[in-house]
Amino acid sequence: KLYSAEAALAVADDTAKLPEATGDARSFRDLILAKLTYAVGKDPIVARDHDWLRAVSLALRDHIVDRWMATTRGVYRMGGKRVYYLSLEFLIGRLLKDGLNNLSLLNTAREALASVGVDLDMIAEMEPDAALGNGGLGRLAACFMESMATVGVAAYGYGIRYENGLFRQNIVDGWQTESPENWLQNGNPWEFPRREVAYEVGFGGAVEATDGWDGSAVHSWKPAETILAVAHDTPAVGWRGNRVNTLRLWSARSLDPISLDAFNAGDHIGALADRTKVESISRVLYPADSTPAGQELRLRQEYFFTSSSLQDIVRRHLQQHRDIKTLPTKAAIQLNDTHPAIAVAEMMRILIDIHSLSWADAFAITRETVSYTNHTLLPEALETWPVPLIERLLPRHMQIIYAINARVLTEARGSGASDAMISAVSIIDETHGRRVRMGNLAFVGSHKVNGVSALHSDLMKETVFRDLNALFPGRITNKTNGITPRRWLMTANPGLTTLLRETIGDAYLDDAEKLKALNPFAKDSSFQEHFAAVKHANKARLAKMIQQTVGLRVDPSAMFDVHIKRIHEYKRQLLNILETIALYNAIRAHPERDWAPRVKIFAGKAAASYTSAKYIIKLINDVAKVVNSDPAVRNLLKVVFMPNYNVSLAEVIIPAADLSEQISTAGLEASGTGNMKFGLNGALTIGTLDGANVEMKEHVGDDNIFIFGLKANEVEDRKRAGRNPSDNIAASPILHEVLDSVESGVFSPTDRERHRGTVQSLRSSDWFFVTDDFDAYGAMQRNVDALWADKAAWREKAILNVARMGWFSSDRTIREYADEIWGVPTLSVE
Ligand code: B1H
Repeated sequence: KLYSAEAALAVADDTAKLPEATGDARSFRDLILAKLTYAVGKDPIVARDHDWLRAVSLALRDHIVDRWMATTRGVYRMGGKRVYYLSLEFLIGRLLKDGLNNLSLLNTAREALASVGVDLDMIAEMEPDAALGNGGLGRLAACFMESMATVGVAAYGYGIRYENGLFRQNIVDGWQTESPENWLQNGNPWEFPRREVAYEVGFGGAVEATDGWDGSAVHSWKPAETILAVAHDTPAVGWRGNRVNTLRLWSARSLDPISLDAFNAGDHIGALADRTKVESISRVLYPADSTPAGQELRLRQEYFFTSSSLQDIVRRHLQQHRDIKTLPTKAAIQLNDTHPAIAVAEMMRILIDIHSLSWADAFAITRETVSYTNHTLLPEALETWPVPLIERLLPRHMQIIYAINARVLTEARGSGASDAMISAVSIIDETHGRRVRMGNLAFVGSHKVNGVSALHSDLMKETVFRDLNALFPGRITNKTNGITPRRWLMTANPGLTTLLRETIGDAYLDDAEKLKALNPFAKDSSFQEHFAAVKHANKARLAKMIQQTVGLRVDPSAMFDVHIKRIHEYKRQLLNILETIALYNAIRAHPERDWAPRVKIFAGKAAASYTSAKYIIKLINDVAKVVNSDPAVRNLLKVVFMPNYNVSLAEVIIPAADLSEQISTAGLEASGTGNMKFGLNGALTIGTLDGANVEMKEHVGDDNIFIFGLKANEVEDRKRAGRNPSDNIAASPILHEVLDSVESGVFSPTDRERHRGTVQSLRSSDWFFVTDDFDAYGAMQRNVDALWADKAAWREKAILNVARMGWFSSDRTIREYADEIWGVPTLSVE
């Protein structure tokens, strides 16, 4: 119903003209050599590794661009609806291998480079890891970009082109230190700067009201300051090159880069001051994960990219469809958390002040176009901004927010809401000074609001959005997160990918649910052997990397027990390291028992200002030092903290894991996505019933996952009843001993006070229920040991995890968003 016959024909025509997805090695080599010569400007006889990397990237880019133009043109011709994914983070990592894999050029490129004596795998490692995000939220956006292109959703991702992404983490004497990571220093072969695509974004100033023709007020915002947002486009390739979408990142530029008056008067530095200030907007990613930064520059970043993105969307719509009122039928705008929530007010401003629509029309268009994803319920993480700050920086938006709020409150009163309900649904929080609740703004301005796992979406309805849910029933919906199997299986684990193809054929590559065909092989001893051999090879590779990075020798036949993610108290790396100490004590006390040899692997960054998280990193490193040098534990236990966790490191660690630690305090991890990556790569999960672990348990089966600890409602009950963590400690001799040893400095002999604060906060408050879950966690780890002793049983369960994780493909997630939130078509699996 969307397309005219003529348009459909034009598209068919386009598709027919798509270039061949597979190239032959000879012509690909010629293309690489041409790039090396004419784009890099190097003679092959003097070319360095970086030159080859650039040349092969540009060669691949040509193949990508052909499909990019064809698919972009196709949507334009059809007049179809586009999806706009607004996100302050895109944690895309490296792009070369993923792009080659998605265009089926990986072997072609490997052969082509080998023929000129260059090793693809070696140069691919030199590509910088684009870390324009903090953790799960940013990586989800990257997986979604790939899946939208795979299932045929015409989409644009919009964000900021940070010059410095997430900091580089160094571990110095066991402590985290941060240094800037300059991912752009050797240029970026994937992006196309679009200097002609630039929008003005205003800040400050005042609002002028004049009388319109009918006597109603017409508002015009006169910003005090105007800066320029310049687009940089990166193509986002789907599986088999189905579609290539666009990731459009904005860079801040000063309108007048140099003050000539100041320069001529001799103030050479002052002449550039304005430019430096303006351009700081896109200089660095805020490194807080799960907690908002709350600084003025952050609010500027949010408005900067939201405003330029909406201007771009409206311009594209009007150019193609002319009538602003048809926007909701041609555009779906997804807000990734509340970071772009100012979009609700900005869209209203554009529609009312610039396009002269009535309030009612403008609000209907905004709400039908916009939808919002919530990613956390942590109370300290819900974004709010002081009213005076928004008034100063965005005066017109503050007026609009008040006007929206007045209507919400009227509606609430009309439906008989109590005073408590009224203050809960209000966009203005009056209890902590006056603050704008960005979650409430996003909620009322959206037609759908989603959580990221079944449990999280349920909790949304019971907690933060309880009263808004009552006022707007049916608006909250669940979209359980997913991960792209192209990056997290095919690119990261080529050994397993090949084994699977040899065993169940190719169908699973296009439809991850077809991994189910593996079920009958779980007990097959010959398949188990092959499966174990792949895992062993991945572990040997990681062992080598561990040796190179931290200088520790680990045995690839030991159990690799992995806890990698942002360091946060609610993720409970502390619970893990305390249990590690208990295990260490037990091995020393009973060296004769047949312990399952383990390598405990940790990695993750702490926000620079998060002191207690930094102490957890130090404690892990302190414990590692003692354990790794203790001959009494022989090779039964090793502890490793791998520095500078990022997407590229995850791609090496995850395929090598036997055990995946997903042990957050129940009710606090909205979904998790690392949990899914591990399962897909054949690790068993030890975890709480939190986030998507709940659904993983349903999919892999109760017998194939290690679940322990308090459930979300039990945590709540205990909180309400009032608790005393020292009772927990008194009831657990093992925990008692562990805490005493940490507190007295057994692991920090040079500074015995060092970890006293960490232990004391467990004794007095233990906000994250470490002492409540400690014994259950330890008991479950002993079940893990028992299973490890039975190789065949362990392998069977690991294989069943792979077979049953297909549902967690982000293709499934995106199809749900497309059907139920965006109203856009997707390609059928065939
Ligand atoms: C998640 C964040 C987040 N939830 C604020 N919230 C940020 C909040 O810079 N900030 O201000 C940055 C990030 N990130 C994560 O989202 C959840 O903790 C995970 O459970 C979830 O899997 C992921 C993706 O939905």
